[in-house]
Amino acid sequence: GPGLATSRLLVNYAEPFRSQILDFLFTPGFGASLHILKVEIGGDAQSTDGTEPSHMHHEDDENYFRGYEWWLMKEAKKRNPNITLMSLPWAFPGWVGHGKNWPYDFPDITAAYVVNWILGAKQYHDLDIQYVGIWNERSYDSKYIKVLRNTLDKVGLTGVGIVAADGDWSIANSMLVDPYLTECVEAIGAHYPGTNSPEEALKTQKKLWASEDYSTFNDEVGGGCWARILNQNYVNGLMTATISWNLVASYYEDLPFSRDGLMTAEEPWSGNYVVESPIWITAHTTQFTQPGWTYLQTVGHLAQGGSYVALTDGKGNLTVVIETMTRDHSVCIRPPLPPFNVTSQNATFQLEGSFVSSLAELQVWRSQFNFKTKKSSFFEKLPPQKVQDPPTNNLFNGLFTIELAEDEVYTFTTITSGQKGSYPPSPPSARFPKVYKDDFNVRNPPFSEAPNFADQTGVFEYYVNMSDPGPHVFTLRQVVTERPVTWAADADQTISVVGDHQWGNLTVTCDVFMERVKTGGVFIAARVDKGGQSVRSARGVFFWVFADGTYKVTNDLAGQTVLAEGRSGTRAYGWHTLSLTVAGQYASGLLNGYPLWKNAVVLSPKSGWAAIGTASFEPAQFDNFAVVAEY
Ligand code: 147
Ligand code: CA
Repeated sequence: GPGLATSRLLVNYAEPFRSQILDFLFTPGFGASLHILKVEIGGDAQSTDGTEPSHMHHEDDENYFRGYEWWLMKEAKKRNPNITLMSLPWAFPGWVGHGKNWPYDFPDITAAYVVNWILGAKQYHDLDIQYVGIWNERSYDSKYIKVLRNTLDKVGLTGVGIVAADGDWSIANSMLVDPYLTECVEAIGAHYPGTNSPEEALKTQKKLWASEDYSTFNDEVGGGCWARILNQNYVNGLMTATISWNLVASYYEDLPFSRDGLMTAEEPWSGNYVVESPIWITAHTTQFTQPGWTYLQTVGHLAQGGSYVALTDGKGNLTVVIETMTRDHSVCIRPPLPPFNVTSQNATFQLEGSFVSSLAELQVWRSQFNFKTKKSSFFEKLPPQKVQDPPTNNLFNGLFTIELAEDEVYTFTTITSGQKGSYPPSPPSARFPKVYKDDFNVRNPPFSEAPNFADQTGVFEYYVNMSDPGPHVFTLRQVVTERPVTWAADADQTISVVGDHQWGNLTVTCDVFMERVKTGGVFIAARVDKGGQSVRSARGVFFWVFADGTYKVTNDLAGQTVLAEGRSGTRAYGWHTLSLTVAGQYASGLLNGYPLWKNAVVLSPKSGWAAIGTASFEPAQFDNFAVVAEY
């Protein structure tokens, strides 16, 4: 499953919980035992639930220690050295587009930028990236794909496969009329294909993948969606990989697409996490197959609905996965799911060829969804299934019949290493602490980002001020100075949110330092109601000061609704302390401890996150952030 700021809060879990979560995702024979990890190549821009930092904020900048994707890939590799690593950009730093919101005018620059990331992965983290994509769910450009292939080959990365084009299937048409393009593409990756692939895609004879799918709330219907598409993406569409957006729901619940991950880990402050049904549904396939296994031709739909697939390693191992998910219990976020019927049935399987003589029994794993009693059981080991029916003088005839109810998933397999991993229950869920402080005084931060700050436009990094006389050597700095080649509608201001979306009455305090003379501007905020792709229209209470000696209080991030304004005497290259108090319908602000404005009337929003940010894509620093919230 991809990153895209969706693992933001995971890194801040204390041990042993963080390792436990990683085990449920990656450790073979424990939980989801994932075969593939796909990560975002951070582009300094909004990619759904936040921004991820680029390895090249500027043309002459290279740094392969930003963000958490390197860490995540290493943790995955540690647990499963065979995991396949994939990468894809959602957005690019502004310089890649040379001032245009478009990455293809200078294909050599874009390709070099992407290839640098792959080289950096190897050089600094010993990570071999096996696949790279083009531009998530945006236009592809045949010329660029060829340049990318060429750039990879030139530096010896001939083994890195290109996945294209992470959107609809239309690239198949281009490939059918362009043999060189076909040569450059290793797999066609389609998003949310609804288990189907078109004729043209099959004609290319390339690997077909659902390179992004799922994105469904991870309750049991989500688990049902996942069970159905994991099987039927192959049965109907001959797709041999299905990648979940997202890996683990580790972002604030009030951001877009909350809990659309295989499990939930969105409370590093409490340690609480929840292993949801998609983890165990994944295990039905992943614990009993490996990349390199092939599907047998005997796959299909069952007479009374549901589907089955059979896979082999070609060395005598066999895994059969059966699902009988009913329509209403397996709806995914998209595309719309047409009606179909599934009813209970007996299904008889006849093993053939070498499997008949060599197999006496198969291991059996079962999940039963129960939407009435809510007493579902997931990934339960049953007694082995004899593959002779009826028994005939100890001669195995490869025949077995099973009773299938609605909403079940079965695995029949020769693999004996299956295991339902477990840890003691995680700590109880809790709200974000009401009193929260960060002085950013970390000499060697394990991550470039400060805990719990979730950047929604721009990138905020730990920073060391060598020349500071003392109190502000270690700060947090916004570093994106040019609008990126965006994927979403990033705001025109930068903003990082933190805390509890239910905070209504609170005081936010922060030291701020502008680095743009005359034009600079920074803010602190409370009750920020929106992030992610909707960040442009975020409302809240925003207290701004500017380097031209003025201040403003606005009801929105865009700064359109002004609640108060006047002179502040603030300037660049000096520290100022801002304090914002919101209580009921009133807000007030202090500058350096003295009242600057008061009784601004705030009718809505009633609650939201705290935040810091800048008035434009400009460098600025923040220090000694503190929140005291009443509720
Ligand atoms: C996908 C994106 O690639 C992901 O980053 C994430 O935003 C995900 C959330 O579901 O969705 O983008 C899509 C957005 C809308 C559609 C398809 C994909 N759509 O409406 O068909
Ligand atoms: Ca500090």
